[in-house]
Amino acid sequence: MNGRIASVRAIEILDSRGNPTLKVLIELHGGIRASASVPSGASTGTHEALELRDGDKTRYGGKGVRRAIANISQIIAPKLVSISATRQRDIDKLLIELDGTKDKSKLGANAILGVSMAVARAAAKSVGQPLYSYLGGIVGTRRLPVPMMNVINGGTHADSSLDFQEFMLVPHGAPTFAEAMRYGAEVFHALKARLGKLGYATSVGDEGGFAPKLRDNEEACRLIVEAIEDAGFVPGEQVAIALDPAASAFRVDNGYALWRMGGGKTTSEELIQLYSNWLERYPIVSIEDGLGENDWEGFRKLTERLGNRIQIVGDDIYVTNTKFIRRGIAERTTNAALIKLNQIGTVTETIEAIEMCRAAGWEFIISHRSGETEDAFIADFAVAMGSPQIKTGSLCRGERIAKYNRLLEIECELGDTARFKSPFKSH
Ligand code: 2PG
Ligand code: MG
Repeated sequence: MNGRIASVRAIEILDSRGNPTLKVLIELHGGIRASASVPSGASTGTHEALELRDGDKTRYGGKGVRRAIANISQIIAPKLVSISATRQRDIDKLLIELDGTKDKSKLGANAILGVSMAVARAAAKSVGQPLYSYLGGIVGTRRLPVPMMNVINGGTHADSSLDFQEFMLVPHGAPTFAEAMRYGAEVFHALKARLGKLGYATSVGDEGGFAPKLRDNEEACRLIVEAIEDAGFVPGEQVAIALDPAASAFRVDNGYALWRMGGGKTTSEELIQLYSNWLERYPIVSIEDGLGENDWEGFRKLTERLGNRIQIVGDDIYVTNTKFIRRGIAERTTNAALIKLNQIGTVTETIEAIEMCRAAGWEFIISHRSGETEDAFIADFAVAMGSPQIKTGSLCRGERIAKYNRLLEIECELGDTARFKSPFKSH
């Protein structure tokens, strides 16, 4: 009976924005206990799996997750009892069948994912392995991902003046993950000093990046390059820039509106031209959601124009769903995908999305959500998947640092066998 599920339950906890989310607690026969907490996005794609909220305005403004928790104890738990936790695929399949909807709206993707992640953790413990080596199997468990560190926050993640959501550091020229963290942290502090000197606010947004009221989006790129230099690094070679404009948020009709900057309407073509101009001026290696989730044709043109020079990433447009990634591969919509467990709702389906990217020769990036907890599941998951990159926020805020610290620990554990390799050419 050891290793078989004895009980599954969940409690309501808070995420990094002070909104409720759920933590699943699982116990195996033999006494092993494990838990997992579910993150929550703000700039969500329309086709993401559904995060079930109570809608009861008398609690947390309707954002409570008691219904999802009840689904776990009343519907999910009875079916899982006495199944071996190592049967991840079967358990995820069962969860999908129990829900029966396309978007996991019956039981809630938050309920389902919490269980799926907690099962993986419990199974890893039951076989006496760290999560990254259990999920990674024999291959793929030695590579540490290049971090993408979101040091300037805009869009729906901050009330800064920026329409673009994320301006990230990519310390890809570092020799190890630990050195990459040092590069990133030193640039982060240099950026803070520079913002302070210019009289800008140094308070931070949802992902721990600064949220200043800059003159325009481009100033963010300029300040980052200066901060990289201030910290003594070579822009492009040691530390590059990645962007996530999260353009679905400023999509209007058939165009875009950079309203925070006081700009007027722009077309897909004009945005592509803007990115292309920025590539000449700044060491940008990756652009995620440079266009909106329904602008497939715009994305295709963007990839055609810039895809041989930089990474073009789809987030909202694919929502970690093989149905959309398959189309993206066929139509050459991008050359990479962002991977978020809670967009699709089970560990198994997330792995399938990654396998599809790999088979197509695409890059993929394991990603956090803007609403996070201290759970560092994605750190282990990134190493398990041999992920070339991870996006998990800035160099402050505990819920972001928890992932980085876990990766530092894994690198130490792997010792000489750890690998850190940039997927990017230097500029
Ligand atoms: C994104 C994410 C994470 P959110 O757009 O990539 O940075 O944001 O979780 O709000 O969707
Ligand atoms: Mg995104």
